[in-house]
Amino acid sequence: MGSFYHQIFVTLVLLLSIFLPCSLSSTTRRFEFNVKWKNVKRLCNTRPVLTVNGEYPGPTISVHEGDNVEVKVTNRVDMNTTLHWHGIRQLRTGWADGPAYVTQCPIGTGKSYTYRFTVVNQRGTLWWHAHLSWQRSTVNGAFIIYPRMPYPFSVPIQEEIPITFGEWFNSDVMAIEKDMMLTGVGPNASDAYTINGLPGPLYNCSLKDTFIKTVEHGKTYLLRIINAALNDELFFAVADHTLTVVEIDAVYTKPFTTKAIMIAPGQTTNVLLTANQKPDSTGMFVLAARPYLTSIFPFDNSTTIGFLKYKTTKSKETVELPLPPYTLPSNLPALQDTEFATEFANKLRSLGSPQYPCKVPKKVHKQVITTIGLNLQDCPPNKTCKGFRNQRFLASMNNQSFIRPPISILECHYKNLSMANLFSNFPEKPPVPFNYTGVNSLTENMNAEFGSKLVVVPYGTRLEIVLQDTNFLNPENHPIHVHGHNFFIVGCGFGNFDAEKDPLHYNLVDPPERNTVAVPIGGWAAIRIHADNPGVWFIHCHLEEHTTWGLAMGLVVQEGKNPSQCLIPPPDDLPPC
Ligand SMILES: *[C@@H]1O[C@H](CO)[C@@H](O)[C@H](O)[C@H]1NC(C)=O
Ligand SMILES: *[C@@H]1O[C@H](CO)[C@@H](O)[C@H](O)[C@H]1NC(C)=O
Ligand SMILES: *[C@@H]1O[C@H](CO)[C@@H](O)[C@H](O)[C@H]1NC(C)=O
Ligand SMILES: *[C@@H]1O[C@H](CO)[C@@H](O)[C@H](O)[C@H]1NC(C)=O
Ligand SMILES: *[C@@H]1O[C@H](CO)[C@@H](O)[C@H](O)[C@H]1NC(C)=O
Ligand SMILES: *[C@@H]1O[C@H](CO)[C@@H](O)[C@H](O)[C@H]1NC(C)=O
Ligand SMILES: *[C@@H]1O[C@H](CO)[C@@H](O)[C@H](O)[C@H]1NC(C)=O
Ligand SMILES: *[C@@H]1O[C@H](CO)[C@@H](O)[C@H](O)[C@H]1NC(C)=O
Ligand SMILES: [Cu+2]
Repeated sequence: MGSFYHQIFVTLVLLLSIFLPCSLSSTTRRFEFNVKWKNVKRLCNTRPVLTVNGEYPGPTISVHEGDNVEVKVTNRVDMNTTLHWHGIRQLRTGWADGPAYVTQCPIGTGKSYTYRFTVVNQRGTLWWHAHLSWQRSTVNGAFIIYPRMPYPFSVPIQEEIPITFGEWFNSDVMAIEKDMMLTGVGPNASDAYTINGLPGPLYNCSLKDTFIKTVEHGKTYLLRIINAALNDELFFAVADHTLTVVEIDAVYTKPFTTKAIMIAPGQTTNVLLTANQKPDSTGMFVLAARPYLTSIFPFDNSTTIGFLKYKTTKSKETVELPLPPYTLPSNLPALQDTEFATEFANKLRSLGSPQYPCKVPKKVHKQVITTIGLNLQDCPPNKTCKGFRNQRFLASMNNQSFIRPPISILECHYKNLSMANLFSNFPEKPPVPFNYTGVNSLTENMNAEFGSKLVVVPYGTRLEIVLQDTNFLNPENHPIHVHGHNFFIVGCGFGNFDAEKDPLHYNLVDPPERNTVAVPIGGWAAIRIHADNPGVWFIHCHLEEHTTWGLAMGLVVQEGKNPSQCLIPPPDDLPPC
């Protein structure tokens, strides 16, 4: 290279490095995910399960804050699929978010799609999962974002312990979903809960499938806890140990110590555990998870356990299961302990430090009030329904039971196709006000309407959504997940939301920031969103049965004026419908 051109080249590189510090300093992390069947045996029952790369549970993705991520997903099964990076903001990259028929058409058999996105200003534990049908039952894994700065808690961490809860079904999960929609009844419950895919010794044939983690006395561990169960909120506790919550949904919290946690499907919780107890001769402490039950439907009410094993001074360490019976931790809340669930939720607070300020919108431009709840729908003509009163179960938001259209809503919106008009105008208030949580649970008319309606807001809108549970059939705690944005839970309570009084008690200082809120049973939660991410974003209950029944809606955030407030163009390999 001649010296003149060399000079220009150096100048260009210098200029680039000034204007593009991030893109030059960040790394691109690439992953290959093959969706394929794999035979897995649990509870003496072998069945083919859908996996990524033949792994059950699925592989962990570990990246650093600021990294670019590329996951090439290849579909090697006889059904459509998509993957979702749960909790990742997907700033301007809505094409990579994943919910089928919302941000993309599915990846067909034999086809590939590369999800490309950057992890911006997030750190902690998230996860990834399939987002079509009930595939996420086994197609899921941890998504860990390591911080660039030291943790805000000063305790040295000896080791990280990933703990993902799941549900094991002895029969085909997709058939359960199909069956449920065909008959109109509630779905079959799972046969076991699992810790990292292991049910533990309280289930048949499962002694060898038990989670055991060796720890050292006096050391502190960071537990990265994910609830990947399909339909169940869970309590979790470790016998004789307390847990210190430090992060939820990849956002730091003000640390607090608790005897147990409640974690809803979709949520993640990082806790510190110090091995500071006096072990007995076995050196084992039971850790356990069982559901927080708020439903009348048949539920899996079983318990999964594993063990913390304190290291001894013996030179040869053997890790053997203690003999039964196994005593559950006395600090594990009972199945219907709403009091504990409420107390726990109320202790969650954003860290709100100078380095990690709590950016809760203090004022809002728009408020949407929506019911969330179940429905009992008249049977379609010439069909047989086996739900209550020979009707069928459904679910809705503001009486709209969401149907996914056979197209990508995001694509329609981006290309301004005429169909996009069909999707707007989600009702911003309940169409018929009633005593939401006081009405008879077996009201005569509990029908919903079918639709694919969306709330549309301009870029930058500060939006409040009040989620109001209803009594139809039964009140229930619903974990509502918002794609593409975190939100702040500024208030929640039991009974009906009071638009006059309740906002007076909002926490606008350090409310918890997360991507999934467990709305109190027979109550409400108010969340605030800074809608700064253009695109189409799915909002839905993370109990899979409820999403299938239609407890969902969409939020459209329009593009802003400058290019950094616009979606990037759709990638070339975006699957067609
Ligand atoms: C659901 O459970 C019922 C009763 O145990 C059983 O007959 C049926 O086959 C199950 N359905 C599926 C899809 O596994
Ligand atoms: C567990 O195994 C026993 C004995 O084999 C059997 O009687 C029982 O039905 C099994 N329980 C379940 C839940 O499969
Ligand atoms: C769990 O459910 C079974 C059957 O549905 C019931 O017999 C049992 O009592 C329940 N267990 C608890 C602890 O509620
Ligand atoms: C329902 O059945 C009746 C008589 O069997 C038939 O006339 C009618 O066309 C059917 N309706 C639908 C929607 O299939
Ligand atoms: C989108 O389409 C509508 C009507 O079909 C039209 O009024 C509007 O100008 C279009 N917007 C853009 C950005 O093309
Ligand atoms: C709603 O119903 C509950 C229970 O019946 C009752 O206590 C409450 O007063 C009702 N609220 C209103 C606004 O009618
Ligand atoms: C919901 O919509 C159905 C069908 O239009 C209607 O019959 C019902 O009264 C509505 N219910 C509520 C609570 O809005
Ligand atoms: C897979 O997705 C395509 C595109 O939406 C659709 O046409 C096809 O029917 C789907 N296949 C199955 C088996 O659902
Ligand atoms: Cu729900």
